[in-house]
Amino acid sequence: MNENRLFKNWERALIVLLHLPNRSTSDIKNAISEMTSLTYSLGGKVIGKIIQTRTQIDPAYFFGKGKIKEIKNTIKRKSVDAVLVDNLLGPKQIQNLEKILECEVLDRTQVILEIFAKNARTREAKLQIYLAQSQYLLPRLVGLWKHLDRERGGIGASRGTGEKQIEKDRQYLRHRITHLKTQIERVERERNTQKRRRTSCLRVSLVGYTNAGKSTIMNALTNSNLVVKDHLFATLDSTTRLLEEESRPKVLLSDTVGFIDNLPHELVAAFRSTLSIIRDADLLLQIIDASENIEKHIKTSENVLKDLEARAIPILKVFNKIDIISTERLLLLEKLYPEAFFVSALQGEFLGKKNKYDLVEKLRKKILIFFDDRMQTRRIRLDYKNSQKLSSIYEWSKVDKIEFQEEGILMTVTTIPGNFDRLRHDLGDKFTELQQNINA
Ligand SMILES: Nc1nc2c(ncn2[C@@H]2O[C@H](COP(=O)(O)OP(=O)(O)OP(=O)(O)O)[C@@H](O)[C@H]2O)c(=O)[nH]1
Ligand SMILES: [Mg+2]
Repeated sequence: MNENRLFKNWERALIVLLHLPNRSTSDIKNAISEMTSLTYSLGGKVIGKIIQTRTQIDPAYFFGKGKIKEIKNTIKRKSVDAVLVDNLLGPKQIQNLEKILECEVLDRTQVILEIFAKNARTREAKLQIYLAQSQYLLPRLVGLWKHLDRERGGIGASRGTGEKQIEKDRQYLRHRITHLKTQIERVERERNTQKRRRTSCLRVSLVGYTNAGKSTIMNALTNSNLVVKDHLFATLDSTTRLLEEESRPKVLLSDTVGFIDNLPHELVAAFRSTLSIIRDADLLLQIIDASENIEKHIKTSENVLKDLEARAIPILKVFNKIDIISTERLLLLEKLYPEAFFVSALQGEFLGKKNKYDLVEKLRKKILIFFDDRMQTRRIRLDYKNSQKLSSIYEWSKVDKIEFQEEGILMTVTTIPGNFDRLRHDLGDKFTELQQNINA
């Protein structure tokens, strides 16, 4: 899959970070540990870590002169292939650093783009990553052009050459972006057609920070075999499976791409359509790694959900990996989040604490009960001339009673309010509601 990658292959990485006064020490510690996981997910090795604490950024080289020297020495001494900077750098700063350090320099955005490129499997994910890469490159070519322009200032002829080449590259990228967008739209249309076929089901989406265990929980709940890895962004595509054969309406569960703090905006745009599955959900299971920095992860998830206009959807918080936290921490979390569910998706290997109650099975029941609690029973009438719509009603709800009377087909049906809205939308005035919320 390496052909998807934009930057040169590297293995031995040096992580560097500028600690500015607006960030706390624990924040920096978490950032370094996340960058280490990102490097590892890309198949790289972390050879060293260098942090500079400073009150301001150097506009040209980002880091101070002394630190640059130290970084350069480390690169030589430890045969570093790439410097990974966990800050957002301008294109010019990256170029200057590469020149002075004589080494490949990637910022956080580039590292994440590389992981997405490496892990893209399906056509849709590949198209999206190509688009994100092209969008990332476009303004950087401008930066490169400015850079060349200044360097060769005054020498008209050669200035023209660089400028022309950059302009050609820009045109190529613009053309490619338009082409990719058209292809993505086509894939989206196909997906929407499939989605329409499934709208009668209740939809649950697993959402949350990358590596929280979403795919593991999905596998446990649906007996599937989705890729699970101790890597960030193992999942880039949404996968949907039936939660249970028997329940009516049917409940579908979808696994989705994980969230991360400061997701590069090129990727937010590219993955917006993949994440649209979240917006259509009736319930979100927010998976949180109980052993990690939960506050930051919850905040990031909330921000992404806000961005996706999915904040109005009911959320059930699910703390995963309780097998690797202390009993004290578990008790504290249970106290802090009384509404949440606590689970270990790897329960087979989990021999302590609460495993004697099959936690994953309890989670499945919890999902079904969530919908049961919201069920409403209504009386409706369908005219005989619209009887072909009966199958939709059976699909979208549980039909408790059906009578074929002179005035039409009278039914007592039970489903969630959202499905009544969808029925109304689909059947228009073809059915009449006689009595609302019978058991209220
Ligand atoms: N100890 C422990 N590890 C778990 C548990 N659930 C998942 N894991 C591990 O956590 C890692 C990530 O799991 P995934 O299911 O791939 O996580 P994800 O949220 O789908 O991650 P992305 O798709 O990369 O966003 C894997 O190494 C899993 O084996 C759990 O309950 N306990
Ligand atoms: Mg996953």
